[in-house]
Amino acid sequence: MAAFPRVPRAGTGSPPLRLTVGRRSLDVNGKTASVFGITGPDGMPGLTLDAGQRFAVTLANRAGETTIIHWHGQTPPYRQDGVAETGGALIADGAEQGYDFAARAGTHWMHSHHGLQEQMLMAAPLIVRSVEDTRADAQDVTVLLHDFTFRDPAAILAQLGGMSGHGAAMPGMTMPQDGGASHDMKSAVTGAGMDLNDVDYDAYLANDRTLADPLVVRVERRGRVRLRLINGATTTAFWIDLGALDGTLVAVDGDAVRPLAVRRFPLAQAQRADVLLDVTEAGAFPVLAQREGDRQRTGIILATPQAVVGRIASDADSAAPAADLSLEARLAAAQPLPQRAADLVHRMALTGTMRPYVWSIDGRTWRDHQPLFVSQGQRVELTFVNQSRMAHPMHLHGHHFQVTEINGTRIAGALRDTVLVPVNASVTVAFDADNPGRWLLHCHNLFHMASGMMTELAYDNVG
Ligand SMILES: [Cu+2]
Repeated sequence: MAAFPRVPRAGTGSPPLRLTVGRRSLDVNGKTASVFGITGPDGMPGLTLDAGQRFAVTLANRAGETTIIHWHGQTPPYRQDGVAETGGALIADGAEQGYDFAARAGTHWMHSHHGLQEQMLMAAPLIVRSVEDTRADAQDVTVLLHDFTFRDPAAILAQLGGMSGHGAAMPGMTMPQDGGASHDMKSAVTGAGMDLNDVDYDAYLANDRTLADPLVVRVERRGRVRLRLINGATTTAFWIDLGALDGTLVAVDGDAVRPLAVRRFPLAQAQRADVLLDVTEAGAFPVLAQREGDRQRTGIILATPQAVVGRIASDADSAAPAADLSLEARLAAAQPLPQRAADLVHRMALTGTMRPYVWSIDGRTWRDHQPLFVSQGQRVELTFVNQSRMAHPMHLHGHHFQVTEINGTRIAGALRDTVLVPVNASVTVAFDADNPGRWLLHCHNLFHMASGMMTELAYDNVG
């Protein structure tokens, strides 16, 4: 398979671009799996838009079941956000739905926001090039990371002891008294008051491939690459390792940051990172993603012409540490929010346990959530306080926020849409309430969300 990015030639007034959600077969380590896929007009995964191009899309559902796709990182009118819980319309199998809104530039992605479909790879890149991207002399390389299992995701959730339907018990599902989590607890790495990795996987994928047969992208010697990394994994935070290459981080979650030299850094679930790489000599250069708390990894290889590509082991020599805020604390938005006092300050506790497997916000699951009400025009400051034993990548729909405080220390941090809140940590974000509607606010660990860790931001002028 070729590299992901491609640019359909469609300008203003052109017919909508066609995206199709379907099923496909995927070979993973010699075994065939039936998974989902989202393909663009040319049959490649996802979509790349040119600078200034609108997100004018017809989405066709050929998945064999009902779905809805969320445009992660975009800031559309809320009914086009791709979330049934906040005003979007589910798409029946065989049906189509249209979207038309101003696209937000950057490295974004699209994924199912229905049930557990995201675990079965119903996800794809959504790249919106900026004018600067178009002018820059760099080769775009998009890498979509996944955690992969041959198992039925519903069986995984049941074995974890979780309830489906965002905290509503699934009909016909019996909940053991102890929450039922005992069968599969071996998967969690426990220590120092925290749990990592609550689900075991069969493989980790980079653009659908494992390190046994990785994607090799040919790059020019003395060429410049813009690496667009997307963590599309449902429960896995990765450490990105650029190996011998010196990287310059230029954007997170599609928002420009002040350029920062990077070699190895964490990328939480749903987060994106744009890294400029200068290839200065001939050779093969792996870009690896290693699961936190584990030795397993995936990745792609950048290789100059004629370079010999050696085999890279799927296991690193040692386990990676837990994903942390070491990078976050050093980031600074290229275009920070204007200085302004907050009109609304709110603290939100991240709560829940492995046993029983129930994750919540302020002790409430989605079923009895209390919306956070805001008024249009307000500057909102929201502090996440993690009171649980797992880290939670918190994602707000329809807005990008600036990270303004980590564990009590004020920073002028990055703008982004998903921030990791590690165990025992508190993270404050600020944003302007400028996109009226109803918007989900949730943990992007799919099984945490499915077991209830979700609330909503609601504008008081929207019924
Ligand atoms: Cu979580």
